[in-house]
Amino acid sequence: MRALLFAVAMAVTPLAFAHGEESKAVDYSKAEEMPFGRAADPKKAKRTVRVQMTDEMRFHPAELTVRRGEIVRFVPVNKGQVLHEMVLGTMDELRAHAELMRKHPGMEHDEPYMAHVAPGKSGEIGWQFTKPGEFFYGCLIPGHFEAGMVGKVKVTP
Ligand SMILES: [Cu+2]
Repeated sequence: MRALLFAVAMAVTPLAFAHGEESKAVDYSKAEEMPFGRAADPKKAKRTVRVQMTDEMRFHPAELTVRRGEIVRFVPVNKGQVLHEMVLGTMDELRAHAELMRKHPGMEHDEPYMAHVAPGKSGEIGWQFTKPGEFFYGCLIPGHFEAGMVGKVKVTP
């Protein structure tokens, strides 16, 4: 089962990033282009966006606007008492991913477009928005996304 889930996760993104400290050693020039952009070195970001996560199942801010091509360093900060996640994606991908998480609550995986943040801690995601449009960030802990824990990123052309 574990191998199957891993295969599913890999099918979503062939480029898997390692956990923890090792993620800092990622070669961003090889980052795969996703429908909502690509992983980018957070050190190259001109803008840092702190996103608070709360047990009221909300992100603050819940909406932001970036320019196409802009690299954003997201710093999700967990203000609650339970684990939260920040996962970037299209609404379709987040919905499908949330469904997968409901079926397999113990599923563990890590990708450059997500951060798992323990209570009182913060995480980091470096992301370049390469396509204009509306994209989202959600918490895919079972029940959280469904309760409205989702935010929107508008990318202007
Ligand atoms: Cu959450």
